[in-house]
Amino acid sequence: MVRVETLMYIIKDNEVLLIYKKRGMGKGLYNGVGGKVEEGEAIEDAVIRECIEEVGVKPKNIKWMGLLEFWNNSKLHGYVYVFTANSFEGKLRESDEAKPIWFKIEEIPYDKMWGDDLYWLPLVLKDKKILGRFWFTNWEKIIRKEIYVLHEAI
Ligand code: 8OG
Repeated sequence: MVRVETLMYIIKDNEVLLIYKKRGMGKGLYNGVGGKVEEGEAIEDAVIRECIEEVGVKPKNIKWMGLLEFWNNSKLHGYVYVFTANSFEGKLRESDEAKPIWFKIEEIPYDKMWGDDLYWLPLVLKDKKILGRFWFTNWEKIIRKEIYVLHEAI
């Protein structure tokens, strides 16, 4: 089954909220907040739900910023819808899955994140909407990539 997942980057001043992922896919890495979209659920509702579940806050003014397509060992794995938000309601807290941490934009730990993030996250944090396609082998090595910056009007 092809997966549909979400990712949220809450941005405040010159900082972005990342999580240290404690379990599941990408365990031990830093990432935006997110997870699987459930059957029948709207993608925007899914990303808000994941933020509440994982770090206890509801993002406000959410903005769609891009779509990522992932392949692993020549098989389509799934799609990740990327969002940003510039405010939130509630109080940040840690969960079983994630520990929330603010990073200055220029101190984002790309060496402890998914290998593809370096190619598209800086664009998203500069307010560019993107389309990215990545082909991995064993979720380690990127053997091919395509990154497009989408037209401002989208
Ligand atoms: O709930 P689950 O463990 O399936 O969440 C996986 C999360 O990881 C989900 O938010 C989507 C995200 N994700 C991938 N691949 C990549 C990737 O290459 N880069 C980033 N930044 N996130 C990814 O599944």
